[in-house]
Amino acid sequence: MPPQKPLVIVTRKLPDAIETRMMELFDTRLNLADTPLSQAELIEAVKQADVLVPTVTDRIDAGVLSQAGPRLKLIASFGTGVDHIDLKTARQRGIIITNTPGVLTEDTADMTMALILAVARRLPEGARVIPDGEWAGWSPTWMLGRRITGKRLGIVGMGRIGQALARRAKAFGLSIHYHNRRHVPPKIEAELEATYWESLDQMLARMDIVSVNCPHTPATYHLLSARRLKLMKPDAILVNTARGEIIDEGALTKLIEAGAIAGAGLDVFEEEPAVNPRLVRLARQGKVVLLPHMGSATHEGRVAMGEKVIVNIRAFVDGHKPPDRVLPSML
Ligand code: 8YV
Repeated sequence: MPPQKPLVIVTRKLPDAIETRMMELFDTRLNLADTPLSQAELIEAVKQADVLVPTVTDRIDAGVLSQAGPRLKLIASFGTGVDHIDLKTARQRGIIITNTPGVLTEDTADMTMALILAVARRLPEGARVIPDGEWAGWSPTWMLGRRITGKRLGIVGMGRIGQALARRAKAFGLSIHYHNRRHVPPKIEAELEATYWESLDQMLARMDIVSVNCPHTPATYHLLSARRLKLMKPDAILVNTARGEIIDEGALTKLIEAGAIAGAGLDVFEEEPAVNPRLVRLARQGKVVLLPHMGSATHEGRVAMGEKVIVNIRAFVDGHKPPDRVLPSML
């Protein structure tokens, strides 16, 4: 008899090539309908699976994990952020958690740069004019945005994505500033000509553009609080492609409404997929650009994420340490 394959339950539709490979390698249960699982369905899944493959849309909280069956030994998440998983409970239950770092860095940095340009140069507003039949012709004082060359960009979180953004931004003539738990290596700081700010407050008060690129953890929840957002310059813009929870979204909305912050580009929100209707109104007024969590949404990126998930599961099944372990921590 061939050895029994592990039961791998995948919560969302993944790229075809990934699903096919998973079917070949494991006893895989797919979600072809792509409807997010309810909490009850998630509980059912963790009761049965050897390996769960969730995404950011699944809330793997203590309630779900406390019902996990004895077979569940690995959660191989499809994505880099793991804030949708209760890591404390997973650790207590000895469940290994893996993610897919590295393969969505460049795509997310591209999208961050695109949002900076979209807000500063009013791209969504301009792109609506011709399809809406509202173009009366060129005018010297119409549709003016803000130049980004020569401005200061403050990056909150200088990990892989922060650094990839810095490289792009430098090529656009922005000067690079960053706040991080620690300095990046001197070689990288020199390459980027980056200025380190130990004090986030001081950096925020001086930047023309601020980009959030740190993970969401208990320590970064509302890192950009109402108090900190008020430190920003009135002509500054804020961009977030990390996680909605890092910014006090209600406070940001009020400050933009009041003209105390010029605008924002947001790809992530506190209560996804729900978006504060006041932010939606600001988008209609052209003051903010809102994207539906598209930072890593490329065909290539999603296949690479799936391949990482497969590598992690295979390593685990073969009795090795999966390479992208978040838990137990690799530190
Ligand atoms: C992914 C992301 O699309 O990887 C992440 O942390 O935010 C996204 O780019 C999503 O998480 C997939 O689960």
